[in-house]
Amino acid sequence: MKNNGVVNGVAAKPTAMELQTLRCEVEEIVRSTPVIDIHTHLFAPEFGDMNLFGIDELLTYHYLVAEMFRAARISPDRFWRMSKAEQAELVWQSLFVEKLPISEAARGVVTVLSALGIDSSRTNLSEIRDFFKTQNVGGHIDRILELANVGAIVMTNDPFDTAEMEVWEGKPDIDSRFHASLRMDRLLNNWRQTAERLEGAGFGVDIHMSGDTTAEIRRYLDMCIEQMKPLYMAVSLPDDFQYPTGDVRNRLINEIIFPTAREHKLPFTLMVGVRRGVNPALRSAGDGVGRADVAAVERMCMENPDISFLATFLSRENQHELCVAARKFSNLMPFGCWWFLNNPSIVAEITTERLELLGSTFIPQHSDARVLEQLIYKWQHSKRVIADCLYSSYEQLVFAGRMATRHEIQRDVRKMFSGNFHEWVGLPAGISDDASGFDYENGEDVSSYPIPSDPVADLQ
Ligand code: FIX
Ligand code: ZN
Repeated sequence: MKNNGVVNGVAAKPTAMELQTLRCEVEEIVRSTPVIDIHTHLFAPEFGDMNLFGIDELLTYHYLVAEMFRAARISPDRFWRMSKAEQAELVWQSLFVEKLPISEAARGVVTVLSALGIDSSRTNLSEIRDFFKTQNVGGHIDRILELANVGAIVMTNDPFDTAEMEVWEGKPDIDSRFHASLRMDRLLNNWRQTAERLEGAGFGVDIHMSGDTTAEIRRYLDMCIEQMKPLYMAVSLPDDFQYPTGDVRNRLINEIIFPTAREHKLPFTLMVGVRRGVNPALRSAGDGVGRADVAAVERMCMENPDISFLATFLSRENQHELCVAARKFSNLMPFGCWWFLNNPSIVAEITTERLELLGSTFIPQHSDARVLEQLIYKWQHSKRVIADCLYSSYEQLVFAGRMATRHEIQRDVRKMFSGNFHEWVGLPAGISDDASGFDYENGEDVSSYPIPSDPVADLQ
């Protein structure tokens, strides 16, 4: 493997030992690189009961509830009349006791319990509950973030949620590892109710968007941005989303979201392809997926070159088009393998496709965790697959005649797990342009630390 693997102009064949070393190195680097989890539904401890953790929350995760309805013959009505503890018991019985937990979400609980030293095949639910009851919240959060190797978390913050806004209004001193994002679903997908709510709160807003409506919504959002300091604005959109059109959602995007994005330098995150309430009886477990039109996002990127977009699509069928769109628009950052795509086989396919079409210029995963401990399994499972895909890319590179050094691999991995996001949300100009302290000129790691424990802290 001398001269970068090239001997007399011909790529030298790497030895099995060299490839094995490369594989171990990639796996170790991926495992040990902290991530910024750019989209979760977790809340900092200052949000009290909204900060979900523990076995009953894990078992009543809507992914598992959907699977339980297939395994246990129970009507949705009856299930929703049960207490949370009873629901958790039914999920445990039907998915973990009467069957092997082989689905991704069920295996996730096994991974979490194992990481916490609990053998799920020998421990009953009440013993597991006892373990969680004895944990102190602060210490438990530290331990979970450490086990998951998550340095920073982006929450999903709804400026139109009364309970959440009450917490923000108290000006909480939020755990510095947790960062806000401003969720625009109620504004863009539920305009009528949101207009009424704002009107009720004293803002001069009307559903026809006449008069001062735009200025008044901007005024409200400016206040929220001042309070929450979000890293981006976000919305989930249905599979039939189109842009541009004359509908109210498009007007709100053009007249409110884009000007706000410009003024506050906030990226706009698009999560496209969800069909809400396909089976409403299943409540939060009843949403589905549909193939969306990637060209709608392309048109947004084209018309707004000064705005940065993050995008994820829920349908597997949209993934290749998203990669191609990102090749055309450098203001578009593909991210994550969202929800029904977060399964090893599909993560492998999407990540490989992205590496082949985009190199390291994308964000491979987010957890979408709703319950704290899910960070462990979501990241452990995804990282295993991402390491595999990355190794294949480097192996092919070796066969093409270019060995990847440890520093170069670290640089790629850091970019994908934190640097790309860092750059997207606007890292202030400084000595090091990514979170890693990597000196691109000399290929040397110039930082005395591998990566800050809170990789977005210097944004605040
Ligand atoms: O819209 C979203 O952010 C989705 O991720 C959620 O609504 C969904 O329920 C979820 O938890 C998926 O993982
Ligand atoms: Zn989500």
